[in-house]
Amino acid sequence: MTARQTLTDLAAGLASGSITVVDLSAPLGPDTPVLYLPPEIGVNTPNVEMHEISWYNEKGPYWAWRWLKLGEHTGTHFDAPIHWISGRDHTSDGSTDTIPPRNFVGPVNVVDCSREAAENPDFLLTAERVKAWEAEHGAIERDSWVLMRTDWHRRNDSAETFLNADETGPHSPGPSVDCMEYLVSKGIMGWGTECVGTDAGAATEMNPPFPAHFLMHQANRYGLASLAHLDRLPPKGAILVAAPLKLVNGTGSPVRVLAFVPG
Ligand code: 23J
Ligand code: MN
Repeated sequence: MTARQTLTDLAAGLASGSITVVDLSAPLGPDTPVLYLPPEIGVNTPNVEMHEISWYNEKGPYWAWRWLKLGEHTGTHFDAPIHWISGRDHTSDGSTDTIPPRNFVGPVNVVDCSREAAENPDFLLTAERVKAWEAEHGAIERDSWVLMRTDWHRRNDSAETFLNADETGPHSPGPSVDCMEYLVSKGIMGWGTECVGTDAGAATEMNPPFPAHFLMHQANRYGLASLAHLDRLPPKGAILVAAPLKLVNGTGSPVRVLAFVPG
């Protein structure tokens, strides 16, 4: 089939509804939960602020507009390779303004961990479990996305339930070190989760610490955090679109993540 025919078929599928567009993004506003680093770090990313410039009034009679205070790593967002020390040298093609746009589109694999995460908020996805998923659903391809479904987005309405921290630290699911080593060895485009960051709450104690960040970004690959509605995706067969803002030297960006899903 020609590429032209493929795009014609895509347009027809969208028009007929046999291909749907699913929104995998959470609402972005002052109530969006943001990452909270421990006090010994000293600094944190701010909550979202939305400031009115005018709203069809004396400040601007015909128009409404606002300005924003917004961290790069806020809400549903994209992690660029230069976000992490292991990816710091990927300046020519690893910041939000230099990543090749071809990499913003790719096939997506969804590993359903919703049952395990409901039972154990510290659940870690292992390489062994990913291989069992592949035996059932098919091999994870080079340049594809791998997303961990936990239904954690249902907690996104409050920082307390979303971060799920107690005196021992945050408790949220994520990948093990061997999981990230395996996925990097497969050459995946990126790794995404429904939690505040791409790593588990307990990732500080791992070796290396924050393996999703450390290993993916070392490999010049990407992350997606605070995804929503992964329950609306099939395990395989959808196409994901996640294009960060073209921020100069951007380490990440809030992003509208979409998926093209067959009937
Ligand atoms: C900064 C420091 C630690 C972490 C993060 C950011 C993220 O999770 C992020 O949003 O990339 S763990
Ligand atoms: Mn991030």
